[in-house]
Amino acid sequence: MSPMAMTAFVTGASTGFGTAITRRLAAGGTRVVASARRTGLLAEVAADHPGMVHPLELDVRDRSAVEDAIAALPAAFADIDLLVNNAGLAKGLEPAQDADLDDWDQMLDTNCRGLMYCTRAILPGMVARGRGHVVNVGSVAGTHPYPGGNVYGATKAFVHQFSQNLRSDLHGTGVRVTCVEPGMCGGTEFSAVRFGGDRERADAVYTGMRPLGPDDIAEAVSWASSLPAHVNINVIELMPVAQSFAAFQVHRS
Ligand code: NDP
Ligand code: 8X3
Repeated sequence: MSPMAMTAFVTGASTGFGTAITRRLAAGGTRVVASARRTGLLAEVAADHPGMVHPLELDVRDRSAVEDAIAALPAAFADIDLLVNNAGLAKGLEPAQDADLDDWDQMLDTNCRGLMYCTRAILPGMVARGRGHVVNVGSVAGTHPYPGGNVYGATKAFVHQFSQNLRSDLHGTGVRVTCVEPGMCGGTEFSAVRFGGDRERADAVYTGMRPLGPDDIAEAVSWASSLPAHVNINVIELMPVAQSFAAFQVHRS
């Protein structure tokens, strides 16, 4: 491990995009704090990258836990150059009038508040060192409305705009901000979580089409973060070729 190696902090590293991002960064020589709630899965990732991955049990919704965990990182992992705010979820696809308020709370608390807490805890160190990069994982759902997207899409619109506003606040500090906004991506737990563990319904989302995969997202994060320090990629929106836009709905009586 080089003493000049970069250090990253990845949230939601136990599955999906977060695991792929962690593995890709670690394989490329970046030390990674891999955080999530399921420590067993994090331990498996860490075991595959000896000395490069520090597993960290963390629920991003817990503000004081986020602050305490980041303040207590071991020295080799303490100076974070790259924060990847990836932890997040969609719960439910019901129309707003039928949706479960607990699901809405969980999405807001994770996708918005958790991302805020991690960013706020890690940014001062980046600013003090005059370098750093925050990569936030948004979604096409933050820009393109769809039936049942209600609060999930709204949380990702927050992620998009918060990212752009961060760029304004960080003007002149050398700290970069990128929002990565994927469309349909398989090979993760996203749809199983959305549908309350109904694997059959989750698998049906990707039947007969080729979605993006977690490695495509890891590639985008890796690319944006490996560009020269004077280059800031503001937004990356990516979709599978099999996904595109449809017309407005018109209700006729
Ligand atoms: P996964 O469900 O596979 O991964 C979600 C990750 O978030 C898990 O590692 C989970 O870990 C973690 N997580 C959830 N809640 C918390 C919490 N409270 N505290 C800490 N970690 C938490 O889905 P994806 O990899 O697909 O999703 C990753 C991100 O990408 C999400 O923000 C999602 O909204 C976004 N996205 C996904 C798309 C897709 O089609 N798959 C498309 C566009 C965006 P654990 O449960 O162990 O805590
Ligand atoms: C996940 C992509 O289209 O299922 O953010 O909302 S989508």
